[in-house]
Amino acid sequence: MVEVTARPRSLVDVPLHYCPGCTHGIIHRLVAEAIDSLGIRERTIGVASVGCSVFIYNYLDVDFQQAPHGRAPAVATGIKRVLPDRVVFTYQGDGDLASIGAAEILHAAARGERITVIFVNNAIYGMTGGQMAPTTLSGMKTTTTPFGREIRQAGGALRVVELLAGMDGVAYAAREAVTSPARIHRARRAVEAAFRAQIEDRGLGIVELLSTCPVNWKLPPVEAVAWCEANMIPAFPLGVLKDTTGSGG
Ligand SMILES: Cc1ncc(C[n+]2csc(CCOP(=O)(O)OP(=O)(O)O)c2C)c(N)n1
Ligand code: SF4
Repeated sequence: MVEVTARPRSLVDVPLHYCPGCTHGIIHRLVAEAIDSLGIRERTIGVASVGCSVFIYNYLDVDFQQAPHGRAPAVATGIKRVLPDRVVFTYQGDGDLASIGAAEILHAAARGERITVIFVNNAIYGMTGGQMAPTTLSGMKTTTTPFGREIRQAGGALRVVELLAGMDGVAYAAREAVTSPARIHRARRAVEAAFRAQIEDRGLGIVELLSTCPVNWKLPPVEAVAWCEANMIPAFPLGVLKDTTGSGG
């Protein structure tokens, strides 16, 4: 029998704890595939943040440090500066990165830290019960915006990669979604390119991945994917915003 889709070596063979239909698991796999294909497993260090995805350290077979509440880019900076031959990445949700951790990611990007940032945007705080995040869409109902996010009161959704792509220290910035096989394929290329920006010592690499949270969106998994396609992609346009190799990712 020919094996067409083998489990990536860097992905541990244990059941995932995520809710049915949550796409954090797909993104874990993409990170594992990038680590395998770049041949960096023995020298990669992940920094897990907070939220549903914090348990990524149970699923990837690489060293990990946890730095909750937005501090992952600062801790990753420290690790990379002490151990410059390692490949260091953070894995952060939108609540973690764009809210309490906004200063850390902005300044790591401004400094051009040689780290890779995997930024999972599900437009909501997942683990703590579905509160509004900086990425919550206009009009979107959450536990803290029960009548829908109102721009006049709460501002508009933060477009993180657009913000970071304008900074000199950022070598690669892209946004993709994991809502279909074709999109997942593009996301895989973006994750790998964000790692390459670090390996080639060009600067900070960030990939924002549009993800689902069926439980807090109160939608069945298939409808959650459709909701992401219909509502999130128009608000957060996909594509490579910056690539200092000029290869288009
Ligand atoms: C009441 C309360 N406030 C704040 C926290 C800290 N905290 C843990 S998870 C989390 C939200 C994480 O959301 P996000 O980063 O979007 O990740 P997701 O869970 O959606 O993957 C926060 C703020 C907490 N545990 N409890
Ligand atoms: S609460 Fe949302 S983000 Fe967290 S595991 Fe469930 S579906 Fe995924």
